[in-house]
Amino acid sequence: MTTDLAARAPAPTEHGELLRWVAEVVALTRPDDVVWCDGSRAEWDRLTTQLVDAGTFVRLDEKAKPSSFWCVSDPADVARVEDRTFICSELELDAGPTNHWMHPAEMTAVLDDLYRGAMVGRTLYVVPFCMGPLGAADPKLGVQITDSAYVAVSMQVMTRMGARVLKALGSDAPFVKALHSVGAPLAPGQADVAWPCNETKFICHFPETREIRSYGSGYGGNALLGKKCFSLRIASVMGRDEGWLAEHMLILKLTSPAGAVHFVAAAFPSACGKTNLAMLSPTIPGWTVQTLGDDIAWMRPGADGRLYAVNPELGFFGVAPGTGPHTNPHAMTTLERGHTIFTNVALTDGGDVWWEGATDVPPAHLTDWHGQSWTPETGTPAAHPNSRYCTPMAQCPILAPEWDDPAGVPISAIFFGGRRRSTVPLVLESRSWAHGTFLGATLSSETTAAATGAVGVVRRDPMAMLPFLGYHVGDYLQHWLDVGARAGSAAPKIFYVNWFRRGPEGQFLWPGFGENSRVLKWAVERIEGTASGVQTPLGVVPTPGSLDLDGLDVDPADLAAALAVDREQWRDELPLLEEWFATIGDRLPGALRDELTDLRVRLG
Ligand code: GTP
Ligand code: SPV
Ligand code: MN
Repeated sequence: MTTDLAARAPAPTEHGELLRWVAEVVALTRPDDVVWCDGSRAEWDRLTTQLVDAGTFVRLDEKAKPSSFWCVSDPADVARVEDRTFICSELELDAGPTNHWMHPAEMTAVLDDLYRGAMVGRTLYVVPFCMGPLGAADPKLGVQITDSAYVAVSMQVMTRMGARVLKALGSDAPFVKALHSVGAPLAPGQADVAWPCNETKFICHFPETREIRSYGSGYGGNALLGKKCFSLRIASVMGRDEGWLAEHMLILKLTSPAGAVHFVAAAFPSACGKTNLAMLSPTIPGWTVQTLGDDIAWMRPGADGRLYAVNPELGFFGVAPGTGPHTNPHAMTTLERGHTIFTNVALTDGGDVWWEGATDVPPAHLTDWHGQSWTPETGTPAAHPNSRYCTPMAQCPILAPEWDDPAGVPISAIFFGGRRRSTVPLVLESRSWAHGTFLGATLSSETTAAATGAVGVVRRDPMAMLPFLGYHVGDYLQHWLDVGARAGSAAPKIFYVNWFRRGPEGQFLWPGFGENSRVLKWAVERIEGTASGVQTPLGVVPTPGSLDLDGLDVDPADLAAALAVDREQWRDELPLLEEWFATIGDRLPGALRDELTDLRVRLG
């Protein structure tokens, strides 16, 4: 068994609560070693080399992908496990109808049984981290304990972590306790597997005590606890209590040819286009997009009443398939610059990586995500549909200069969008904040490979937050209404988009990707009062001439179909909205019920 030298060093902190908690977890889980992560380059080199030696990582060709690694997970550990995700509030009612719930005491007992001895034969890593800039007035600190070196190095990419955070913790700063174990202890002499995990999985949140406990999975959203667990589920509760919003949103900076700047935040469900929109290459001349974040936005009201957004993360954990030089060249550049961990993509014979969409023509031979030999004739995808790259944001060639500003950026527009083959038009402008909140509250989307379970099933996904709400969905929607009411006329304008509508042959009606810049342009011109629109029962849509279609090569019939608001389809949608609101129950805000009534009246 390897003994980590760093474990010999004394704990580099005088934080009493932290020391007490680490000692308690050590006593419960009984690891062989304890390592306090410092976030250094030396640590990256040491842990990645260890992962190569253990057979978890394959080092990629240094020229193609410097200091980068390929790994494949256990085939049963490839995505978030929503059916194993729990909000353990004291009262079941506070978790709401959309979350799984267990009483905190009961869940703690279940988990303690699982954690007992769970780290035997492994090293326990202590990872101090901060979500959002460390220089914030109220930095959101956390400490993750994990028995996975893969998780420890991934946290180095995804979060501000290590010695500087330990320093910020001082001797008594509050922090979120985030405990993670893959649940795979090793008996003396037992050989490890490349991707340890456990069939039993629990992803648990304790909103009242701001704690996270995760067991059995090594996959991203289940295991990198700063991301969905802290920055959405726990932070949504912090935001409710402190008057701000923690959202599943990208943040981008849009600059017009005249130099007008607008910051846009957009919420789309998992694998529905946030990373791609965040890094979009506009096809319309003179417009630029720069990136601030691709997955999570924390939006706080500023002194001027506007909402200021900060991205709590430091890296991109992006969907690989579909990412290529034509769709998302900036993501390709980001991940090619190195320090990237690829999970469940395919490996080329030359020590590079490949996935569907990386190039038009696949290589003649690959090692697929099962570790099997693959050729284009194999007939199965070489990369898992939810395969991911984990890469430092700072490497993004179009990073906006404001990306690390603790003050955040003032948001002009919020986009909600889903993946719908029918019914939902390309773009709609809401009539008001309450109407925009209604559009977000009734957002629907086809499920994707980002979570386990069936793919392609339409479900309601309010604000793309269904899997990430830390409390009752009705209270959350009321919080949205309250935040907007406080912002008043300074509130962002809300739009609703759908890049995924399809024609009778199954073809996408709208080309998407860089062409989505045309929709961004229309939205900011609506805000500036220079683009025209026409009222429909659903909201305002572009008039024929107001959407810039210059140089766009698209069948006019497809375009018309993409933009169409079909009253019949929407009348059919009404009972589904009614059903969804019934699920929310009596905590559904009255203002949203009124919006549904108004919609029914407008549809006639
Ligand atoms: P998460 O990281 O899971 O939260 O996903 P995301 O919302 O960031 O989605 P991402 O941008 O990674 O896109 C997911 C998939 O949708 C990829 O395969 C993309 O190629 C595809 N996609 C993104 N934007 C568009 C678009 O405008 N049109 C079409 N047709 N596909 C798109
Ligand atoms: C998502 O599923 O929305 C992701 C990936 O962004 S994960 O971090 O695994 O949740
Ligand atoms: Mn996401």
